[in-house]
Amino acid sequence: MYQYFVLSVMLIGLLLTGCGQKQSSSGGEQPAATNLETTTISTSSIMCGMCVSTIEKAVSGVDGVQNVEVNLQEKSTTVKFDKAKLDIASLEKTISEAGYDANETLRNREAYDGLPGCCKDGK
Ligand SMILES: [Cu+2]
Repeated sequence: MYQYFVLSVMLIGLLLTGCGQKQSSSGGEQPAATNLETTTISTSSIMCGMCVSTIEKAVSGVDGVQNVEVNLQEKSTTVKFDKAKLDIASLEKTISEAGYDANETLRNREAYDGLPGCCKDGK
Protein backbone atom coordinates (compact mmCIF):
# COMPACT_ATOMS: atom_id res chain seq x y z
CA MET A 1 0.00 0.00 0.00
CA TYR A 2 2.81 2.40 0.89
CA GLN A 3 4.50 1.61 -2.41
CA TYR A 4 1.44 2.68 -4.39
CA PHE A 5 1.35 5.91 -2.46
CA VAL A 6 4.99 6.66 -3.31
CA LEU A 7 4.38 5.73 -6.94
CA SER A 8 1.40 8.01 -7.32
CA VAL A 9 3.23 10.88 -5.63
CA MET A 10 6.10 10.39 -8.09
CA LEU A 11 3.66 10.28 -11.00
CA ILE A 12 1.94 13.47 -9.92
CA GLY A 13 5.34 15.09 -9.50
CA LEU A 14 6.34 14.03 -13.01
CA LEU A 15 3.10 15.37 -14.45
CA LEU A 16 3.56 18.70 -12.68
CA THR A 17 7.14 19.19 -13.85
CA GLY A 18 6.09 18.11 -17.34
CA CYS A 19 3.43 20.80 -17.37
CA GLY A 20 5.80 23.39 -16.03
CA GLN A 21 8.37 22.70 -18.72
CA LYS A 22 5.77 22.84 -21.45
CA GLN A 23 4.53 26.20 -20.25
CA SER A 24 7.93 27.80 -20.05
CA SER A 25 9.06 26.60 -23.46
CA SER A 26 5.91 27.72 -25.28
CA GLY A 27 6.15 31.33 -24.08
CA GLY A 28 8.41 32.49 -26.90
CA GLU A 29 8.97 36.22 -27.40
CA GLN A 30 6.89 37.78 -30.13
CA PRO A 31 8.64 40.61 -32.00
CA ALA A 32 6.92 43.98 -31.56
CA ALA A 33 4.36 44.76 -34.23
CA THR A 34 6.22 46.50 -36.99
CA ASN A 35 5.20 50.05 -37.81
CA LEU A 36 8.49 50.86 -39.47
CA GLU A 37 8.61 52.67 -42.76
CA THR A 38 11.58 53.81 -44.81
CA THR A 39 11.47 56.96 -46.87
CA THR A 40 14.04 58.80 -48.93
CA ILE A 41 13.76 62.57 -48.77
CA SER A 42 15.38 64.79 -51.36
CA THR A 43 17.78 67.12 -49.55
CA SER A 44 19.11 68.90 -52.61
CA SER A 45 20.74 71.82 -50.80
CA ILE A 46 23.36 69.86 -48.87
CA MET A 47 26.94 70.81 -49.71
CA CYS A 48 29.43 69.02 -47.49
CA GLY A 49 30.08 66.62 -44.64
CA MET A 50 28.97 69.19 -42.12
CA CYS A 51 25.56 69.36 -43.75
CA VAL A 52 25.38 65.58 -43.50
CA SER A 53 26.09 65.54 -39.78
CA THR A 54 23.78 68.50 -39.13
CA ILE A 55 20.85 66.68 -40.72
CA GLU A 56 21.73 63.34 -39.17
CA LYS A 57 21.89 64.90 -35.74
CA ALA A 58 18.60 66.77 -36.18
CA VAL A 59 16.64 63.83 -37.56
CA SER A 60 18.08 61.15 -35.28
CA GLY A 61 16.96 63.22 -32.27
CA VAL A 62 13.30 62.91 -33.27
CA ASP A 63 11.26 60.42 -31.26
CA GLY A 64 10.29 57.50 -33.49
CA VAL A 65 13.28 57.71 -35.83
CA GLN A 66 15.16 54.44 -35.90
CA ASN A 67 17.84 55.18 -38.47
CA VAL A 68 18.95 58.08 -40.63
CA GLU A 69 21.45 58.10 -43.46
CA VAL A 70 22.40 61.14 -45.50
CA ASN A 71 23.90 60.51 -48.92
CA LEU A 72 26.05 63.46 -49.98
CA GLN A 73 26.50 62.26 -53.58
CA GLU A 74 22.79 61.68 -54.16
CA LYS A 75 21.82 64.63 -51.97
CA SER A 76 19.18 62.56 -50.26
CA THR A 77 18.30 61.52 -46.73
CA THR A 78 16.93 58.06 -46.02
CA VAL A 79 15.01 57.70 -42.79
CA LYS A 80 13.65 54.59 -41.12
CA PHE A 81 10.89 55.64 -38.74
CA ASP A 82 7.90 54.47 -36.74
CA LYS A 83 4.84 55.65 -38.67
CA ALA A 84 2.74 55.39 -35.52
CA LYS A 85 4.81 58.25 -34.07
CA LEU A 86 5.52 60.56 -36.99
CA ASP A 87 5.07 61.07 -40.69
CA ILE A 88 7.09 62.23 -43.68
CA ALA A 89 5.81 65.81 -43.38
CA SER A 90 7.18 66.12 -39.85
CA LEU A 91 10.54 64.73 -41.00
CA GLU A 92 10.61 67.34 -43.77
CA LYS A 93 9.85 70.00 -41.18
CA THR A 94 12.72 68.81 -38.98
CA ILE A 95 15.16 69.04 -41.91
CA SER A 96 13.78 72.44 -42.88
CA GLU A 97 14.32 73.66 -39.34
CA ALA A 98 17.93 72.50 -39.59
CA GLY A 99 18.30 74.88 -42.56
CA TYR A 100 17.86 72.58 -45.55
CA ASP A 101 15.29 72.00 -48.25
CA ALA A 102 13.43 68.68 -47.86
CA ASN A 103 11.38 67.51 -50.83
CA GLU A 104 8.97 70.41 -51.50
CA THR A 105 9.42 71.84 -48.03
CA LEU A 106 11.75 74.82 -48.23
CA ARG A 107 14.44 75.52 -45.66
CA ASN A 108 13.77 77.59 -42.59
CA ARG A 109 15.51 80.83 -43.56
CA GLU A 110 16.68 81.69 -40.05
CA ALA A 111 18.24 78.25 -39.56
CA TYR A 112 19.89 78.48 -42.97
CA ASP A 113 21.38 81.89 -42.09
CA GLY A 114 22.92 80.33 -39.00
CA LEU A 115 24.73 77.60 -40.94
CA PRO A 116 28.49 77.80 -41.47
CA GLY A 117 29.53 79.40 -44.77
CA CYS A 118 30.51 76.10 -46.41
CA CYS A 119 26.95 74.84 -45.97
CA LYS A 120 25.29 77.71 -47.82
CA ASP A 121 24.38 77.17 -51.43
CA GLY A 122 23.66 80.86 -51.95
CA LYS A 123 19.96 80.38 -52.70
CU1 LIG B 1 27.81 71.79 -45.28
